[in-house]
Amino acid sequence: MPRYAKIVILTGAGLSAESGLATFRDTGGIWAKYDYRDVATPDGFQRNPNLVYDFYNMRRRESANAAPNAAHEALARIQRDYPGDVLLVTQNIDNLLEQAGAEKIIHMHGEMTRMLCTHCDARLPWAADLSPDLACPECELIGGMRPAVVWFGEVPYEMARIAKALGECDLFISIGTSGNVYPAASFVAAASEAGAHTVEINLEPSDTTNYFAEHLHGPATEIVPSYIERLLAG
Ligand code: BJW
Repeated sequence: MPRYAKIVILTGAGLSAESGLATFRDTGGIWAKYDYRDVATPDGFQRNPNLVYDFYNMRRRESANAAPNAAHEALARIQRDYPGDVLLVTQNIDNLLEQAGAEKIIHMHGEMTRMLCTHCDARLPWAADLSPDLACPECELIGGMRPAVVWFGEVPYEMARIAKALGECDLFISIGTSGNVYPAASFVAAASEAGAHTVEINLEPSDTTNYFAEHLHGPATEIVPSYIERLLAG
């Protein structure tokens, strides 16, 4: 029997920082260059769709040039080799966990390699730039194609599945997230209430650090592989 039967691992932008993808709230991060109200809200998209298309087209290209780091690799490894259940819940819209070989992943804030049609709700793989003149491959209507990502005021994906997993897990690990954005910031409290041991792995204490039982502060590429090694050793 493994020490923990069901593990939920929440990840955020800090996981991909050492792959060269900017975080949001660190000094010089994405929100230092863009106002979130312009690029990460439905209102912003309605006001200036071209700015939002440019923002995500740029990030999609940056992400296509990025490679998984040692922390992504370690998370793929625990999913492959751990004798219990390991669910990865990521706020990241890149696909570096998939590139590292991880399989059971919930992208609660969507994926930048998918489009969402506002006419017919189709959510389909889309690797190229998005623009207002494209026709939806499903309904063929023009002008409704947007990035399949979750903006402020929208409901994250697969919340029922996440809530069930949090209620059943006995270990909850949070990696590289500031704990600034809900509902992800409330997951530690839910897991804790369900009786799980809770571990924060982050460069610095997050906004929700007081909810965690164990804290490991430092770069993800150093802390995550060694922590996963310990878990696998039993
Ligand atoms: C490292 C590192 C290294 C750096 N190693 N670590 C008032 C109270 C409560 C809630 C609300 C409120 N007012 C409004 C709300 C709701 C709102 C919200 O939370 N607002 C807050 C700002 C207060 N939330 C929503 O609207 C969400 N929807 C919602 O609540 O729906 C209602 C509902 C929920 C559930 C059921 C039913 C109904 C939607 C949130 C959507 C967030 N979208 C974004 C952008 C889209 C995706 C994209 O473009 O990429 O998602 S915002 C942005 O923040 C992005 C991220 O996924 C998200 C989280 O950021 P993350 O990952 O934590 O990054 P950072 O930069 O903040 O932190 C990085 C951390 O890494 C730092 O701590 C560093 O130290 C660390 N780090 N390098 C390890 N090498």
